[in-house]
Amino acid sequence: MSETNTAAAAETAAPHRYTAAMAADIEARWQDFWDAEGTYAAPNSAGDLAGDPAVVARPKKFIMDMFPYPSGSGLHVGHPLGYIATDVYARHQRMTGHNVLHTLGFDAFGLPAEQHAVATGTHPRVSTEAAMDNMKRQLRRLGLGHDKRRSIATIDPEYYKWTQWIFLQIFNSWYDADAQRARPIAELVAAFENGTREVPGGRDWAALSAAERSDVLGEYRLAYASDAPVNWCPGLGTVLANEEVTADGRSERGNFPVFKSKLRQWNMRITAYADRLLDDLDALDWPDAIKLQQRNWIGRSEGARVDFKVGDTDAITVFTTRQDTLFGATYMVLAPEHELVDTIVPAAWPEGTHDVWTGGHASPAEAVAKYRAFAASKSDVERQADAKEKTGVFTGAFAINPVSGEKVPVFIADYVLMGYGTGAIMAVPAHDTRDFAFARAFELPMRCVVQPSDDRGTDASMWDEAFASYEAKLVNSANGEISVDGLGVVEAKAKMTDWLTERGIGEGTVNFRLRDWLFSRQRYWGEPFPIVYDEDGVAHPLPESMLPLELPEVDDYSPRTFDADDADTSPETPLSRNEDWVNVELDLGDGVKKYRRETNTMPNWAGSCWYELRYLDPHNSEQLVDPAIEQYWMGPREGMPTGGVDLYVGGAEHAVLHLLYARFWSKVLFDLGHISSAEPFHKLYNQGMIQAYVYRDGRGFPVPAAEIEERDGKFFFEGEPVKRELGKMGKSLKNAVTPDEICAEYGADTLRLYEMAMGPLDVSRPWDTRAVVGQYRLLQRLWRNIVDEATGEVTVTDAEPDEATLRALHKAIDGAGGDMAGLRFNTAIAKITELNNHLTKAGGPLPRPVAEQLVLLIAPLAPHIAEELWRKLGHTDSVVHRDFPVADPAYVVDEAVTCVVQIKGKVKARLEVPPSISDDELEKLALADEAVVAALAGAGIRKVIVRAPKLVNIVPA
Ligand code: ANZ
Repeated sequence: MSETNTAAAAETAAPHRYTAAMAADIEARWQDFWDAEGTYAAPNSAGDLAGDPAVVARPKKFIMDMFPYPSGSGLHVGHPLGYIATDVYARHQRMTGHNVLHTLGFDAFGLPAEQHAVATGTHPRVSTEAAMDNMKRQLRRLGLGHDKRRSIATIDPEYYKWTQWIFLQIFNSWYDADAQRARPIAELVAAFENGTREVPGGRDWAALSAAERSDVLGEYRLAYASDAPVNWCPGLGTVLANEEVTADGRSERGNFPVFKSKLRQWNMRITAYADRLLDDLDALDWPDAIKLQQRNWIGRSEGARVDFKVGDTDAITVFTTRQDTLFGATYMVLAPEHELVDTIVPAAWPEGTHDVWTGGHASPAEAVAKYRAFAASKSDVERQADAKEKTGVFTGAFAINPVSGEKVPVFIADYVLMGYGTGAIMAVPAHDTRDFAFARAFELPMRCVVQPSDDRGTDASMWDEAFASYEAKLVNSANGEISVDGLGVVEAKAKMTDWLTERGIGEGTVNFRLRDWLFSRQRYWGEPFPIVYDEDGVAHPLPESMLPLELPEVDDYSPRTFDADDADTSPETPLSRNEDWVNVELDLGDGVKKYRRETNTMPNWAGSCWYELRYLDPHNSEQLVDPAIEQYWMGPREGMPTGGVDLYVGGAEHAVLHLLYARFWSKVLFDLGHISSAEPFHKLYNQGMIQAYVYRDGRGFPVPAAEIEERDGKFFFEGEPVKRELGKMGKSLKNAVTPDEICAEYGADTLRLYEMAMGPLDVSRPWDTRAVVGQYRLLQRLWRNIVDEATGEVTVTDAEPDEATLRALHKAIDGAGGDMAGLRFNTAIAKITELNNHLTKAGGPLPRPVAEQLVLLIAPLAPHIAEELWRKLGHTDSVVHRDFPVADPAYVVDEAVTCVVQIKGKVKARLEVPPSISDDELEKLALADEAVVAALAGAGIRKVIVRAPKLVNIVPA
């Protein structure tokens, strides 16, 4: 008999067995029911909140996933891992008395849809919406309990209206460093007008032209346009954020060369928030690794700026974190691009210049020009790499070390970067590894100013490497005015900073690695900027009443791309070709005038910087979010002083950018009084990845994983042996498994259980389709424990459960409940499985309360089958809002064991004790036992031998 025949036979024998077909039927019915009933709708408005005190009285839980990009290829089984996890968690939280908000939107602007549009001519909206519909269908099939009324897509004009509105808020504010917060730009203008704040350069505000005022304010605005060096990628036709450029200076997407080029671009002054972005990390419940990555990205360094005089008028300002070692600075280095280089270079090499310093060039100007060209060909990362060989060239100029008074030569070298600190350093070769290597190569003097802790002596020229310890004391560091000799590094730094500050030649400073965020993209499929330029080129914000500014229809979606290697090109945006849209006549309050629209669009990150807020109040046409609603779901409360979403789950690949940008926008909105939460996401959790086996043929090409045959541990495709490795899941590796396939074969509840049972949520795990059936069998046994497979009737009895069953039940409730609250779904499933196995083994009909608790217990994990069984058990409501079972502690403690207490080998008492009791506890119990006390009759004790939990033997004195 063939396999299908066996299955068919079994089905005739057991027409009410839980099968894939039955699962499909049950699941579709309950999904329709939930939609029709609005089962997952959380109170939606202030009115709702006020109107239902029972709901408001419950603690709230806002549970979120990182929302997906609607990819044209749909979901594979790896994508919903996090969505299922938050769904199980949200369901458990609902059943344990919380008012839960859980929904999912789409991050739908982005390059793939635009590239698809370029290739096919289909409008990106059309392909994006089709992809969203497909993904919504796939997600619905999984039975996720989302409040669908709250779903948003970043491409909806009603959504991006508010993205544009936030841009205007940021544009219209400045950072008041004294108050440590953003304030409306109008307050700055007022201060300039009434003279309470000096206009930079001491100018008269009233006398400035509109364009001049706009320039002044541009120096303060939190969103500003500047001619900044940007990463221009001719091959893509767009500029890229630093984060979008790979370590070897190519575009993350497409792998094209990227060049530094100056362009007028919008930026976000995220650097103003560097300190707060760092400090507030402490209040967040995030994985340490992610916090560390954010800290490193922000890169706070405490140090000093020190001026070194060059000639009579110029000075080179350096940033150093080791101002204590100033006496040891024997040369200086400028970044090749540093603007002082041109000023200080003399016409000819000074008398007696070392040959190794000149690089063989006839003049300093020639040497500098040649070296600059060489350095420009390398990326920052290459330049920072700790290459053994240090390159550079002497500028011909000398500076004066302000403490030693020595003339020190000034070099340019590519190990000093223009974008960090001041782009100039004082080099202390004895105590800095890179300076040491450079000094060796260029035969520069070294002076030891920190006493080595080993026996190498203080003649640095004899050393093999720099002595870089922070622990030792300063030496050789005194002149007539200051001495730091004998001080430790920390004290010496402080003393040196004070001395420099008093003399006006330096000051303590904090430097950050963080740079402002480049916010313009030369793309079509993004949010248009709500900005127009007047005929003088002055930028004006559109009034709120003109929002949303919708994307125009265009014929050509592509930015103009160029020869990927041609650095002498500049971007031409798709919107700029649309003259009708670009050139407008508007009345911005001073009569109708001609304007040109900004033709860049916002970067892909914009829409995801604030979407959590819109989930709260998605249809509010008057406000971004009603403050009362925001306060209720996200406001600060005990244990979360900065407020935020209660749980945010997503991949660790978003450790820095998305999370940092979203934190920044929250802080601006918070400062301006629009929201009460200074942080968007209170608790962050990174789920692992679902990996998959990739099979490669002899040439190394992936072959379809679904068609692999396994024989004796070897793998074959069309008869040919292939190699197996573990990799990502995806179309290109021909190993994608879709949730649709698994749902069709087993049902959504089985898929949910399998994904949750695969291992701890934060660990990556390989997908194994053959193992899915294990969870299917669990559900079949569960069904069979409650429903007669032949008749479809419920089989429960009114008999009392026995002691062993009660113990198994309450242990499972206790364990699985705690596991679900702690996101340990794999162990929760193990405990439920154990209970179910116990019940199967015990045989006979289940007592009704046991059946009911079992159903409620599994409801967060397998909601469809739970609803169906609940209904069969005679209930008319949904399990979703039922209370999760509560364990009876009496049945949770382990069963007692009997401990025998002997005195001189004779049994005097028997104690019932928990099996996990410790020796100490057991000894105390035994000695306190009445019978034992009586038997000892006051005699002293010589020795007690304890063998927990079964034996105590007392030897009296
Ligand atoms: C003198 C010195 C002596 C330094 C010493 C270090 C050790 P972090 O901690 O990463 O902030 N530096 C400053 N600006 C630089 C630039 N634009 N490119 C390359 N290097 C730069 O690093 C600060 C240190 O890095 C500074 O302190 C400076 O070298 C160098 F024993 O100054 B130090």
